[in-house]
Amino acid sequence: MERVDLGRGAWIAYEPAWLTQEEADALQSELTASLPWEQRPIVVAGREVMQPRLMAWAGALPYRYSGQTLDPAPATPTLDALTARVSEACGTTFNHVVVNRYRDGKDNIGRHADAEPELGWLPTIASLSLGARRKFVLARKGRRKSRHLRLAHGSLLVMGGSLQHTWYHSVPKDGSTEERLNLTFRTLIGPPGTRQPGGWVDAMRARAAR
Ligand SMILES: O=C(O)CCC(=O)C(=O)O
Repeated sequence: MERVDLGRGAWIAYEPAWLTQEEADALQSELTASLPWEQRPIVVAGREVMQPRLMAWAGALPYRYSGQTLDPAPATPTLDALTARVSEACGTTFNHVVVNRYRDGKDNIGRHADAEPELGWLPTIASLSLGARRKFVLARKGRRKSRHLRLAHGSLLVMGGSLQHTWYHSVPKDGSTEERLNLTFRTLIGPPGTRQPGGWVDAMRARAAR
């Protein structure tokens, strides 16, 4: 997959037809029917609110973000196989997957970055989309600059380098009447509280010097 350089060491790569239409259809039906969907609270600006979407997840380590902790949860054989396949495509080893289910265009995910220290300083995160094509907005932190992609059924988006420290991302509300699933694959380097030494700028410098 070809990387698009977004500056300051941030990059994305996007493959619109990573899965065939048939594979994507079958995967969406199976995951929708088989995963234990939950609507969970998160803390936004100090207030507990319900997330405007359903979610499920799998991974052997707990993962904490936005004031909630996802306890370790076993992967289904399908999620296991998919994690291995996405890991191979990205040349890395993912060990955690979050599945978001957007029931229609009212469901959304607000502007955020996946910058928890236990993801490592320069995390590669892969995002597989199934179902309704939704707008994915990237907004540069501290600037007016933004860009967007429309994530297609069966597409794979990979985010890497400094992206989680230099850009936010979101999937805003729209008029969609169809469901969408999105799977984000991450590598947790340890339980909540684990952090690599230094910071992301040090990690960028070390990578550039290699
Ligand atoms: O649904 C998407 O495309 C994005 C999901 C996301 O940003 C996340 O799970 O952190």
